[in-house]
Amino acid sequence: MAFQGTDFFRIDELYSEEELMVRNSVREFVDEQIIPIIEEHYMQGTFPMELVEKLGNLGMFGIKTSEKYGGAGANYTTYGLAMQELERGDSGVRSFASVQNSLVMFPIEAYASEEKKQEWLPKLASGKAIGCFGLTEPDHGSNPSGMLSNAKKIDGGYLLNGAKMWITNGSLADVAVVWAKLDGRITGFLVEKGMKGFSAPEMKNKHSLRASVTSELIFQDVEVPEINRLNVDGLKGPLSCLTQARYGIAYGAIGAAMQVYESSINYAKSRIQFDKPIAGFQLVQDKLVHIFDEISKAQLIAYRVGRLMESGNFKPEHISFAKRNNVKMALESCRIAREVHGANGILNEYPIMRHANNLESVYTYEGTHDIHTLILGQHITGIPAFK
Ligand code: TGC
Ligand code: FAD
Repeated sequence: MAFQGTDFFRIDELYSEEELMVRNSVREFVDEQIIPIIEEHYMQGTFPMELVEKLGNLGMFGIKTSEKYGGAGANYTTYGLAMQELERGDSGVRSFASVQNSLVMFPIEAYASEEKKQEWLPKLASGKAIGCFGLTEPDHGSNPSGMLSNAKKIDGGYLLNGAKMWITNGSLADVAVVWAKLDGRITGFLVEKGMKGFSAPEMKNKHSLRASVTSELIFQDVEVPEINRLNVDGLKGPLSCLTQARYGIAYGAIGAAMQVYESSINYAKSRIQFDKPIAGFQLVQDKLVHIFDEISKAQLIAYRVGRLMESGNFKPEHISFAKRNNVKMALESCRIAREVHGANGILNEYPIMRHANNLESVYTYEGTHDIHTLILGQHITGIPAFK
């Protein structure tokens, strides 16, 4: 069972028995099934496909999806805690689950035709099918409203053209949730593996999220049937999905920080320099206290945002606050943890550099740190500073 030294404010007392039960079972799964294999996959640059069915059996896909479509129908807090534990293992595995839950199953349940819900959601929930989410394009990252991918109405459906980039799970996906412009307005389509003109080449040579598949999506005159169109109009379609996923990341980042904190405490207590454990030096304690302090604050933020979401009283700005703060906190914690581990901190015997490198992507995807600053800046001043 994982290190228990990161519940200083006894937040566990605020969680229900059911929420803690799920958290603890995912924690155990991560300790037994992910941590022992993940460094090897990271070094090889492979996603651990052997985990997909197991994660499905554990109920890690469709956590919030209604039970009638094979989901668990659980609340936001349960989802957040599951993401925290998965990211304690690796951000790539958490990314896989974030995409499947928030960026694929959420929009299918919210916006797809009943026929497509019944076709895809049970398979996605069990891990028998994999999904991906295509919003970002080579020339449109932070500003997706400028996207060039486009659809034209044809008899019985749409003709889709364009390209997406940086798509998690792209080459693995059986179904892609793709955002494109139709008559100048953004809308969504379900593009299925094997549709003529659709390809998803994998992007290689990443230094970050190496245990995760990242791909391009290419659409050349892909005929998408009418029934595959999502019933949503405008940028609020993809942004509503990002709201779900960004919330999960705010919890997830805490998991990565917990893992490097645990490693730092253990290392500092056992590493002897100048005849005593380095944990006994004031400067080292300052570093350990900093990580501990920041994790404790991040936990309170994530907890509160989850409960606001459950009561329906949240604003997207709450989620920007949590994603922005918690990911920065986790990235800084890795940097400090690496210092505490000295030279050993760069070895893959310790989880530090893997988490640090992963979090560079997490800092940038789902809205960069700066984009969330601007969302909050607009919230407090009333003045948009995006352009
Ligand atoms: P703006 O005019 O502000 O808004 C357009 C419409 O959207 C509505 N809206 C939202 N709706 C739901 N949820 C939210 N969070 C929303 N925020 C805004 C808004 O009310 C408006 O509705 P309507 O009815 O008036 O049309 O749009 P803008 O073009 O000015 O853009 C604002 C900005 C810059 C904040 C937005 O474009 C943005 O968030 N950019 C960042 C892009 C981003 O996050 N991309 C992520 C790609 S997916 C990804 O990274 C997955 S990683 C997966 C993994 O591996 O885990
Ligand atoms: P840009 O938008 O070009 O930004 C570059 C820099 O400029 C950033 O520092 C940014 O903050 C800054 N900047 C941009 N605009 C402003 C402004 N107005 N004011 C101040 N600063 C600004 N996308 C998907 O659609 N689906 C996925 O599954 C997915 N998975 C990903 C997986 C990985 C590993 C990575 C790295 C990315 C993934 N993304 C995905 C893409 C991700 O969402 C984008 O990288 C992100 O939105 C930023 O876009 P960009 O990289 O084009 O950076």
